[in-house]
Amino acid sequence: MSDLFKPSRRAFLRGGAAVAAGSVAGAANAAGPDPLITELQDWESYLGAGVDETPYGLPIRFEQDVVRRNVEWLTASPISSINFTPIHALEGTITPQGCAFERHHSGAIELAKDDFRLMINGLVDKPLVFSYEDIERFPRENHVYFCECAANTGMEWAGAQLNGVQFTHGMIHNMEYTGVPLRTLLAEAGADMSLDKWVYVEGADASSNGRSIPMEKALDDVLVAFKANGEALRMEHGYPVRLVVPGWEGNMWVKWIRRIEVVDRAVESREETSKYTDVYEDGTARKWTWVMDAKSVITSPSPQMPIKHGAGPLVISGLAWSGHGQITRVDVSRNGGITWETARLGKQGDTKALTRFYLDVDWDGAPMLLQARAMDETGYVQPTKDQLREQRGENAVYHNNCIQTWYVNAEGVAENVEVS
Ligand SMILES: Nc1nc2c(c(=O)[nH]1)N[C@H]1C(S)=C(S)[C@@H](COP(=O)(O)O)O[C@H]1N2
Ligand SMILES: [Mo]
Repeated sequence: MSDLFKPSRRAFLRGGAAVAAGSVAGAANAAGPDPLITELQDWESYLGAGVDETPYGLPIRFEQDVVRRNVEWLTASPISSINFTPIHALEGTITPQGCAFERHHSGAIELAKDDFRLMINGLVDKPLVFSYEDIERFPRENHVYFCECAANTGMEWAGAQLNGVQFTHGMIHNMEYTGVPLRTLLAEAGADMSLDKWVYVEGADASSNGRSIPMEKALDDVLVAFKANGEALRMEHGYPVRLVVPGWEGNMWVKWIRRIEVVDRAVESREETSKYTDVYEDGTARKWTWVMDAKSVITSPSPQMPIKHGAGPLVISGLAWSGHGQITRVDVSRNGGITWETARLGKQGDTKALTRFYLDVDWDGAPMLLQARAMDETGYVQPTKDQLREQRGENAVYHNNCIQTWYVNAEGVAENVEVS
C-alpha cells in the first residue's frame, strides 16, 4: 500500500517545488541535480515507528538544542536558581511547558493530587480546606497569560552581558491556563473582600514563597490554575495547582499553593522586601513594583539565530508583552533607533499575553543595529536603556524592560550590544 503511494507523492512534491521556486529559493535550486529530489531516500525504504512506540511524544532528536539552559555562575546552587526559555527558537506565542523557564527557591517538589490541600483562612466567615477534586468542581475559565520573572534582563543593567536572547529575555513563558477565579474561592469562604484587605498566598515547598496581593487584584483576574496548554501543570510549574497573577511579576505566581490567608495589611515577607524590590542610587526602595511594564525583543535574528541565507528576503521576528494590557504597536529599527518601521502583529494581541510581531524586509546585506520598541493600550512606550538607567540608577536588578539592541554584521552574525 505505502509503496504504491510513494512514487506519486514524490512526483507531487517535485512539481510543488518547481512552482514554489521564487526569489527566496536558495539551496534547493543550486546548480546540479539535488540527490534529495532525484534519489530514493533511506526513510522511503523502511517502515516508520508504530503508534505503540511513543505514548507521550518528545521533540524529534533534530530539535534537541531547543531546550532550557541555565547560566552556572548566576546562582550558588541549581536548587535555588533559574533556567531560561529558548525563545530564540520558538514561534507564535505559546510556550510548550517542556521548555518553559523554571524558577525555584527550594527546588521543584513532587506533590500528588491526593496530597493537595488548599486552606483559605484569616478574615473569612468559614475557613475552608479544598482538595484537588473540590477545585475542579467550581466554574472554570481559560486565559492565555505571560509569566515574566522580575529579574528577566536583570543582568543587562550595567552593560551588554549575555550573548543570546534566551539568556537576556528567556525568564518568560506564555501559556493557556485553565483555572478557577480566585474571587470564586474567596466568596465560598465568605472572605472580607473590602478593597483595603490583602491575601497572603503560600506554596507547599520549603521556601513557601509567600506573597501579599492587594484585594483589588485578587478579585480581578487572578486564577487558581490546574492546567496549562491543555494538560496538567508540569511538576516544575506547580503541579497540581498554582496561582496565575496576570501581568504581575513571576514571583507572585505562587506554585504548589497550600494556603491563602485574608489579612488586613501586607505581610511584608522576605520575597516582597529584601527580594523583588528595586533599590535606587540613594538607597531608597521602589516599593510594590508588581506590574511588568511593556517590553519587546527581537528573537530572530539574534545571537543564537544568525542569518544564514545572505542578502534578500529576511523575516525579522520577535515578541512583545505588557502587564498593563494589550500590545497595540511594535516598531522595529534597523539602525539603532534612528528610524523606525511599524511591525506587523502575528495576530491582535491578547491582554497580558505575548504578542508575536514581524518585519518582513529585503536585507541589503549591510550590517544592522536591530531594535524593537513596544507600545501598549495605556499609551506607554518601551524606554531606551539610558532612559531607564536615568530613572532607576545603577543598583537596580529587577524590572529591566529597556529596548534591546542586536548588532548584525554582513555575515549575518548577531551580537548583544548597547547604543547610546
Ligand atoms: N512555591 C513557589 N512558588 C514560586 C516560586 C518558588 O520558588 N516557590 N518561584 C517564583 C518565581 S520567582 C517565579 S519567576 C515563578 C516562575 O514560575 P515557573 O517556574 O513556572 O517558570 O514562580 C514563582 N512561584
Ligand atoms: Mo522570579
